[in-house]
Amino acid sequence: MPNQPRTGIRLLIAIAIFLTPVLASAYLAWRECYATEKALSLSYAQSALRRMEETSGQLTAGARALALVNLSPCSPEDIRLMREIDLASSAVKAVGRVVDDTLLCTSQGVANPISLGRPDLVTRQGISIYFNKDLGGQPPHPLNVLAINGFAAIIDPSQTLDVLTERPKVEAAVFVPSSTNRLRIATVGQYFPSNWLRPIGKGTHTTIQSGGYLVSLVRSRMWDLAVVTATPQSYIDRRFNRLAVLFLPIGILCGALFALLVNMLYRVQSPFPTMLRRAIKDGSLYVVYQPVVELATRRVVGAEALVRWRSRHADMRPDYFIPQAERHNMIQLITKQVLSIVARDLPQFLSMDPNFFVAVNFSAADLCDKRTLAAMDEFLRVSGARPENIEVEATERAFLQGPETSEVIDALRAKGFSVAIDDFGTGYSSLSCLQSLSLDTLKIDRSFVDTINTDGATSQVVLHIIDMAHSLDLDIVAEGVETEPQAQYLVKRGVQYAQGWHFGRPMDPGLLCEQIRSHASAGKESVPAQACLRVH
Ligand code: G
Ligand code: G
Ligand code: MN
Repeated sequence: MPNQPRTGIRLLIAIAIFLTPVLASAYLAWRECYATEKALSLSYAQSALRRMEETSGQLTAGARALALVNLSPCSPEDIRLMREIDLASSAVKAVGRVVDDTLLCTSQGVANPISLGRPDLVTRQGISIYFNKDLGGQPPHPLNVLAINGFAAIIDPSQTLDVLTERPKVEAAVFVPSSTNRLRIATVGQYFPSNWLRPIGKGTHTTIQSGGYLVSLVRSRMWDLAVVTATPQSYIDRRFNRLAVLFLPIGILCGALFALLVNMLYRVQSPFPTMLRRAIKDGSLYVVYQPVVELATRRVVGAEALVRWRSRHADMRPDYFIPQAERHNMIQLITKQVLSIVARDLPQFLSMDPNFFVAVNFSAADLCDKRTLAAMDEFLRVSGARPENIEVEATERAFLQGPETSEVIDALRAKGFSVAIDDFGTGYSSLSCLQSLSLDTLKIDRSFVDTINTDGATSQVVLHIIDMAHSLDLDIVAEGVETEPQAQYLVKRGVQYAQGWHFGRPMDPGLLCEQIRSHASAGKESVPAQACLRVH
């Protein structure tokens, strides 16, 4: 079964075509989410850094302002000035005086001096940093003290990174890049591997993926500060899931439409052999019958089987598909199909008229192939017909193929089938060639019948053809008879049979059966009681 793998491959292709937009939309959605989270992660790091830079700026500006006036530390004037500095410094909790690692007073007033111990870190700019100091606030809260030239800024590490409070799972740290162990000024989050604190260039930023996190680093250009934020993968996933609800149905819709479109294109544009095989398989080929009448009595004595191809929109012309099938060496498939349809239709014609015949068009390929003989035996077996009930029609061209053709034609005639030359006069054989052919019937092409009773230059040719056929003792069928004068002319010249619109157009088998029946009942024959079957 050559169709099986083809169907499998088509299914695979259809699935691939369907999945492509679905996966592409999923991929685009995921990239969109990744880019958004990356931008967010970086912007959080940048705003935290900006806040730290502000604090450092305010610290050094405050220290400079105090140094200029040279007041005695913790004097009322000194404290008043510090309060002004404090009010102007948005990022600090308070400012104060630190001498010899001891906080002497703050902008909020003089209290007991608080020993800060050794600074945890001294930055490149000379800022001493004391981490997590309890400065007696209520409730107790660890604060960081940044001091330079006796002036200190007190900051709340938990507020340094409060830009992140709306994203609770994001981890972050502010750290001092120059310090040997990259000391953190503030940290948010439990999981915080030290390899996130990477050295990067001053004033630069970067984002990396590490341990299921999207890690963004920014380092200050001016200050010895850097901020790292780490967004867990789950944030990207959550965003993706939200977006997928929107993206995926569109992707699935596009995929389905796309697959449908490609399938339609494939059906419209698939190669001829594929189309023909499919047409045979799904029963798109059918047969109509054009009556052949006996001119003297106008009785329907036979019919020519003409194949038709019912396509989705309109019938396809045999003038197109017969030559195509011949070119693709597939015409024998059509003949086989026509024979099997005729074998199905013929019994009911024969039940009305046992001497009825059906003419079937054979092509050159059929007549070169000895298997045609076996096919005809099979035809007789299936249909229960006699060889006289079938006429084999072939064009001049098919007759002149070579010795194999003659062998098959002779064998067919020996079996009792009659053989007709079709479209006679349109081919390249001369009239004299006719006598060398093994034949029973000659079908005069309708182009000659058209010239009957006209003054056309070829109007005499039909007479020569008729004379020639008579002298060779051939039966004659005139094709394309459209008018009564043509019929009269032909009957006068001794033409026995005719076919054409004047007697009947190609028709369904049911209708043909009715015609045979009505002719039979008009004669003496006993007509079976059963009605004709409507096949189509
Ligand atoms: O009636 P219609 O227009 O279909 O005929 C067009 C042409 O197709 C004719 O030349 C006729 O001989 C050819 N044709 C019709 N049916 C068959 C067939 O079953 N086999 C072959 N080989 N030719 C056919
Ligand atoms: O097999 P053949 O080439 O003879 O095919 C007959 C063709 O002629 C078919 O296409 C059929 O529909 C067409 N035909 C049959 N009778 C007439 C007729 O009276 N006039 C015209 N113009 N065409 C006809
Ligand atoms: Mn024909």
